[in-house]
Amino acid sequence: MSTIFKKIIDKEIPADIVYEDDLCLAFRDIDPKAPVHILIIPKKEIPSMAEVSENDKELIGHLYLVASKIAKDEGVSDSGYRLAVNTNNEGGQEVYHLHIHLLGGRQMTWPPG
Ligand code: DGP
Repeated sequence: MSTIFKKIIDKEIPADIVYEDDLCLAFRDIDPKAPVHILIIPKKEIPSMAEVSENDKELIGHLYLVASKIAKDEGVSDSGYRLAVNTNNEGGQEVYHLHIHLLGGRQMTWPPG
């Protein structure tokens, strides 16, 4: 089932897009939890990490490489940042289209809530 992120991919609703290529899209979170809060999503509709398959190996790697590049572009690579993939209910996932949260620009705490 498609989510709001599919509409962002299809440019049916606006988003503050910071990166796009054939495989993925990255845009600023609508409700930022840090000065830098960007979502990196595959264009392929994968609901969550619980649904990834062997076929998605390169795609998942690509998403993380893009996240690393965006962190540099956003100026948080040296200071540090967090990549998080909330998965299913107890993981705190709300939108069931796989996404990596890139959070930076402030001190992160551990453990996360
Ligand atoms: P998660 O809980 O991991 O599923 O996070 C979903 C994130 O998506 C949440 O931080 C808010 C963000 N979000 C939800 N709807 C929209 C939207 O329409 N636009 C943007 N830019 N972000 C959204």
